Amino acid sequence: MSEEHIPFIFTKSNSSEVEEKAIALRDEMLKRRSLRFFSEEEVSKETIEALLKVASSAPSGANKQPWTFVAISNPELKKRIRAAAEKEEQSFYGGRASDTWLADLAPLGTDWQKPFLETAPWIVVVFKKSLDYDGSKNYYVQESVGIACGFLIAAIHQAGLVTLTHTPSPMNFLSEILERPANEKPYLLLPIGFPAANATVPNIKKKDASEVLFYFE
Ligand code: IYR
Repeated sequence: MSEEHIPFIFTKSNSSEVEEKAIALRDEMLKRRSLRFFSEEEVSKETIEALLKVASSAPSGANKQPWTFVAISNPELKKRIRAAAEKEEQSFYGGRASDTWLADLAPLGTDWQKPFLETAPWIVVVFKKSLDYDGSKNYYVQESVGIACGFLIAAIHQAGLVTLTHTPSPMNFLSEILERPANEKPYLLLPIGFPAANATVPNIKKKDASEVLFYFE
């Protein structure tokens, strides 16, 4: 990799354009919801590849890009992933989760059943690499992969699709089913597609700015 710096190509907007864009982006991103009910309508491979290029463009510790994305549309594989995920979820909801955790999940109306793992046209599984294939260490892996997933979730919404940040736990079954090397650990699973015609979402609210945002001016 070159240590030389090269000119940065930047198209400058004036400050009122910047403000307009920020506000339009806020209004659009506030419409994003995590979806659990997907339509079977297809999404092209080109679409998924474009979205994953956005994710893969995220900043990462020492530019190590410590992630791998596996995109699955194969129905047999989706079926196996659903069966394995539901097995873990059954033990989670059936006793492994604390009462407090289950009470916190109650407003979301979730349970062990994960039909979206079969109905969504694509499932993307994100893997993190704390060590690279040659055994060398990556940096800020948790942060880097989290940022890449944030890029992906925003890109999915901007493209007019929906997703869910799904974390079946434990997720080791994904390494086996998807035959990933030992240095890659499953990080997040995202079904991607269109919402079902009758899709619903939990009636929950984001915190107000006054609770999460503090200024020193
Ligand atoms: N993995 C389980 C439980 C779950 C946990 C959290 I934290 C959530 O925000 C939602 C669900 C499941 O997917 O149902």
